[in-house]
Amino acid sequence: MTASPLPLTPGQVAGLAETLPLWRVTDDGKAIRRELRFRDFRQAFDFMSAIAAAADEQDHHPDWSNSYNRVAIRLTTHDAGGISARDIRLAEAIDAAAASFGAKPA
Ligand code: H2B
Repeated sequence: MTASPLPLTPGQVAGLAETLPLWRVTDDGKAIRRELRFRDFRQAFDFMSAIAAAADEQDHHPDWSNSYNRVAIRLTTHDAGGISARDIRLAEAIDAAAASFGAKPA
């Protein structure tokens, strides 16, 4: 059992604009989100499968939805009640996978 993660400080949340420029902080400040578009459904689903494996390895899981070739991802840390370092780590893995899948902004 790992300790509960701490939520980022407001200053750290503000800094996300530079460290994760492709993500937006949600209006309530408790999550980050990114929307992606792929060539087709198969590409979107293969991307999601890759992220599912990374998420299980990290024991940290996205809240997300898929519609045909689009994937909307929201990352928050339920155990922290907000954004934590775990979200940043998963977002970095998502950014790397999105680049290798040739994802575009939705
Ligand atoms: N995913 C997310 N997004 N937030 C969490 O707080 C979280 C998780 N907690 N995946 C993990 C699993 C926790 O429930 C297990 C027991 O480590």
